[in-house]
Amino acid sequence: MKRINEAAIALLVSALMVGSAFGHQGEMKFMFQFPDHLTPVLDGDMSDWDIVSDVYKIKAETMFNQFGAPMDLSDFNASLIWAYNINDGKAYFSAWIADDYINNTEKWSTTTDWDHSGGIFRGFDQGDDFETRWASAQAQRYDLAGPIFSSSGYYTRIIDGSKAWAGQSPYVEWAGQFLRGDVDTQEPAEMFGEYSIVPFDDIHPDGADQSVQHSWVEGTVVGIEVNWGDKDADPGSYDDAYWSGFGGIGASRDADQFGDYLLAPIEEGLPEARATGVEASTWGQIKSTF
Ligand SMILES: [Ca+2]
Ligand SMILES: [Ca+2]
Ligand SMILES: [Ca+2]
Ligand SMILES: [Ca+2]
Repeated sequence: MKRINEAAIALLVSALMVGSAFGHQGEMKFMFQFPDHLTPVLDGDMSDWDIVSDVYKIKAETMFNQFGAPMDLSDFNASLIWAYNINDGKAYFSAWIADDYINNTEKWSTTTDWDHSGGIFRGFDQGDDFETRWASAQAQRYDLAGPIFSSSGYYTRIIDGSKAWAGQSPYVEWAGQFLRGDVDTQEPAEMFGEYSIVPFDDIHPDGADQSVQHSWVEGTVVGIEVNWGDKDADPGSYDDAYWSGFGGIGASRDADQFGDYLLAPIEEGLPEARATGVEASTWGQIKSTF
């Protein structure tokens, strides 16, 4: 009995240590592993994400905001997936959103800490030189606006500016489309975006050669926070809410406030081939020869 108690306490202590040393907001989530032949094609078509089951999704029903505002799915609705592929080394993010008004100041803000080192990663208050080298270096803040062209002048970017190269192609790539409505119409709209990110453990201002890329290890935990600033133009309330997947306060500069994602193994029973237009036309050609 004593032995069991000691084991239980050891577990509890190790859980607390993980909690305090590395941060952990909300429930552990899972990053879907795409096998090589099923990595998503960045074309704005959602279908290559159909193989991802609900256990991997962050849905609006479980998101929350800094005001504790009640969820109204006609005001904001979303379904998010984070995924990865070991051989191409990329992180993949897809986001479906329905919003009663999508304007060009709205975007996904996501912060990443792939090696789970935690801690303050920007806004150090240690002078400009320090900030130039280290802001968004060992954890990162990305803004993903595409298919919207943000009023701030980008489809995707990384904050801070000294790391701008890492927030653009080929390090961040995207495709997306409006499924209903459009941007800045003040009417309900629905859109989809899919993005790939080359993950780094250290981003250097001078470029990729000076930087350290992250290598995925299945079964390890990475840190992520993601939120949509739903800034509808309601009279008297510019900022509706920042709908967050994890909701750690200060996550825009403190990686201890991110949530934990476990890098999942490849699911069993996935399709053996990609269902693409190319293959469909190949099949069409085969059929026409019968
Ligand atoms: Ca696609
Ligand atoms: Ca809204
Ligand atoms: Ca909105
Ligand atoms: Ca890190």
